[in-house]
Amino acid sequence: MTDNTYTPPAVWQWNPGNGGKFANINRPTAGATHEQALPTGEHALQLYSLATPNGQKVTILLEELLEAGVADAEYDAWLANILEGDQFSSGFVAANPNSKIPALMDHSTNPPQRVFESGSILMYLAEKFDRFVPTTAAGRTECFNWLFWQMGSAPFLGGGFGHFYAYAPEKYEYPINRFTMEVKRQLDVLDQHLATNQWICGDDYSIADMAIWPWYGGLVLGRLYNAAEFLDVSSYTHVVRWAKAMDARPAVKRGVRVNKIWGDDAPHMAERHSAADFDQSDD
Ligand SMILES: N[C@@H](CCC(=O)N[C@@H](CS)C(=O)NCC(=O)O)C(=O)O
Repeated sequence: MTDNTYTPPAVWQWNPGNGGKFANINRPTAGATHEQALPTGEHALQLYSLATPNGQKVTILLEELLEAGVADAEYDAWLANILEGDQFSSGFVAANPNSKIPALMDHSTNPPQRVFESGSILMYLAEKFDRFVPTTAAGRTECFNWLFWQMGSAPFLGGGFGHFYAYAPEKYEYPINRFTMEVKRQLDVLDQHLATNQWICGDDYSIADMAIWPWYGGLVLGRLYNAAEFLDVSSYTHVVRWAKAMDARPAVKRGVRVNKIWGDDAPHMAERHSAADFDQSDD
């Protein structure tokens, strides 16, 4: 039997390549590792991203804005392949010093505005175009409550549950139990809320739905971590109802494809520069 006990040394030392999936991109320091400028296309909005749940939040919003007729939301989406270290280029670090996708540059301002953190990007675009965010003070506050709920909660789902259930080199009962408990509690929060609300903020579809769906919708639709049975996701009936309603939206179907280079739940599309790109597939 493996001895899983560990006595921390006085000073932690970095041990590269610990065997976990994605271990090769982790390091304990920030900043650029190489000089490389970001590409820039013809539109004002330049997105550098990948179709992970955090990336999909933004591309879903951009596609919803275009679907709603907001022509100025046209954008170029460049692939930032985090497995190949693109997030550590000097250009990317200038757009996001935290070296995580998604990162947005808005060239319609002088100087161009950088926007990082997916929640900040959603707020920025919703406020810039005055769409998918409530207009009343009470409505906006409730919308931002749920937006920030997602930003605070999803690390327990992705970095906690997903990491130890799906990606860690070995299965350890203690962290899996701890994070499963928390993820099921979060699903229950959503389920109770959606029992009496059509969308996260009530009657109107908003950036709160777009933030929460790629993580928690993906989970109950069986697209994350192969954990649907383990988490008994079908018991969260209201979350499943909401997740399916969002999944059926044309803009959502497009948004999840942008910068997609892996997974078989939707066709791939490494870059997006116009609506015509959806007619082609990279593989
Ligand atoms: N809180 C950030 C999290 C972003 C994030 O964790 N992005 C991951 C992909 S989902 C990433 O870029 N990881 C690259 C790395 O850790 O080096 C946000 O919501 O924008």
